[in-house]
Amino acid sequence: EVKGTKYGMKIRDGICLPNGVINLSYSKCFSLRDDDILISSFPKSGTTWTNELVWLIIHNLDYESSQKNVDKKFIWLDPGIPTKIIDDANSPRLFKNHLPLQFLPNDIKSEKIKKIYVLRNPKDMLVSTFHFYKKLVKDEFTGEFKDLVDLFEEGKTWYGPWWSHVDSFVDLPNTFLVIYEDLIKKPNETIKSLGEFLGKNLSDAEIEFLIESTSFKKMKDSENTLKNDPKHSSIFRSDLVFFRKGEIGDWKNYFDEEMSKRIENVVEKKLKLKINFIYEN
Ligand code: PPS
Repeated sequence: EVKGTKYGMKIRDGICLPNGVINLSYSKCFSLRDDDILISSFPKSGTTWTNELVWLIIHNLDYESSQKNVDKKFIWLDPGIPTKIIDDANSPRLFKNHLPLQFLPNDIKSEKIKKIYVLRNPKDMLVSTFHFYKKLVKDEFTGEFKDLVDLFEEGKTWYGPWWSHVDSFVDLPNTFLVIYEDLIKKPNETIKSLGEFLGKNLSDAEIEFLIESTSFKKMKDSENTLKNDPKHSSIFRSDLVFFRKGEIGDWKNYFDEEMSKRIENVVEKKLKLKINFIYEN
């Protein structure tokens, strides 16, 4: 157990994992297919938004179907899914995970399999994480924001260290990097490139449709559906807000200069990928 934390974090194989992530033996034990698509991210980086975009692009912008079976669109690897369920799923299978690379099947490194990694300014990611940890049922985080900054620096937030997570995924072949800030600041260009990566030449009208149908406001409408999932109610309190603010720069309301510098310094020191651009608003 991680000392000083009041939420359920355990160090296993050098990685901080939430209590719910217990069946790690499953996560490696299946074969990937060449047409699988994997979306990986550090929590609170824009996963849900990216998933929605990818699902719509793959399914020819079928918005109506996307609103049904909200939870069945992706296979979430983290809780440990029995291999048979994964093997029986129809192609193209869409996977999502926050699990670090070493817990995933080795053939993720294959050039043939498409991977998408979602990245967000770690400062905004931490603010989002802070609100999230506060709503955990069993393991509520009772610390202050600066305590979470300490944990980040020590690499001890869920699935951390963050820098190892980022570097390991962005280095994989056939990987598209979705940057949260790009989705907000230049959605047309970013979605066009994402479409190209997925083999689709999206028209301007289709891109506009995607922007509109995955807007923060639209996606927030699915908040209750997500929260009513019985799987979630044992983990999160009902006042958790999945779609909280959806903005760039909320970190300025939480970080003082010293905390901000600490994040920048540790990222500069430990992350191989150069991401200074991400701090600009
Ligand atoms: S999770 O639980 O790890 O899957 O969370 P994740 O989806 O990665 O990140 C949650 C944050 O993404 C914001 N979000 C969006 N922002 C803009 N537009 C859209 N459509 C959108 N959907 C989700 C969400 O509000 C969380 O960020 P914060 O800063 O907390 O608002």
